[in-house]
Amino acid sequence: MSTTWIVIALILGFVVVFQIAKASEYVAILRGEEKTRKENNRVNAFLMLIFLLVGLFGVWYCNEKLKGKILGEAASNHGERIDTMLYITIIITGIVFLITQILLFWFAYKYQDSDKRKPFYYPHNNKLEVIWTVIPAIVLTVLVGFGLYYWFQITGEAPKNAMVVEITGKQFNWEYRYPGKDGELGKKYFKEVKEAEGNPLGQIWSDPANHDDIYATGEMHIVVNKPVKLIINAKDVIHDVGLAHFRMKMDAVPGIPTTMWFTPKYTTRQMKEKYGQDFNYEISCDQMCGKGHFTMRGVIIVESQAEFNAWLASKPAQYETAMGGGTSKPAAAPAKTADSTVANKATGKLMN
Ligand SMILES: [Cu+2]
Repeated sequence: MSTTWIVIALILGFVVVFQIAKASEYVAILRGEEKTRKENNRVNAFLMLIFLLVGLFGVWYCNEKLKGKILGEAASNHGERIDTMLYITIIITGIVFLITQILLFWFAYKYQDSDKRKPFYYPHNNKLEVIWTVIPAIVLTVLVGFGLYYWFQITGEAPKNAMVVEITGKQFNWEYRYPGKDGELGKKYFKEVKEAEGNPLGQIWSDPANHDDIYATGEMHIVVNKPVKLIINAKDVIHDVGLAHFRMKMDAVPGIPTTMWFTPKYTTRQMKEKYGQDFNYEISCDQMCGKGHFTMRGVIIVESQAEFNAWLASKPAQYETAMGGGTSKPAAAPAKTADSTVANKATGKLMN
């Protein structure tokens, strides 16, 4: 029903516009076409000037109004560099924007049609073409070069002392895994994913490196001023680990682990003192991944090494949870007290 009304309204609107256009055509004929054209031309030229002024004021006003509210402070070493790059890009493109927009609208006003002068025909100039092609090309190449340099740093090899956290996206939340004392994440296989049996990530229990791995969900804990390497996975569709405060983001692709690393600079507590108690480092999913996409908000707690150690120690290894709390015991599982340092070559195939 409402569609019918919308169609009727559109048709009526079209008829009205058509009639007005027709009426003004008759008026123009009555008053002399040439005179009307000149009048319209003057009005349009003046509107160009108004558009320029209102537009420039709008740009300034939006910036003033939203200053400091867009991204907030960058909270990682990479983030600071990305911000610098962003500001340099905005300054360069901003200057070009101002010059071109002012010239565009001012010239349209200044050189409006007039009986007092004749247009100057100037079709081509190779020198000019070269200048305005080569200069932007060089500037853009430098900007893109910086971007690539940072990109390779972020996605490249993490420092030796980096801690490792595995983050897995699923519809609709994030799951985390920390290597235990051995500092090594055990192998996984997607067919081993059995949530009811305490194996949400598909860890292969016959791999001893899995026996001390810690599983967590909801909050990710990391250590301030210590590089952290994220190993990013997905269990169903493509998600994306978006860390706006650290200026990082990376797709989580099923079957293809991706990585990125950064060093958080401030603890959550420091940020809360600065920006209020509501502050939290957030993980947002930056890919539309389904109906519950908006609920994929994770929280990162940045804390001291001691706090982190205490938190990690409070968590049982997922292996123990699976052995103790599962509905059925996984096959080929080594003894419950198995130590990851004890050689225990797998009975099954180890696949990643
Ligand atoms: Cu998602």
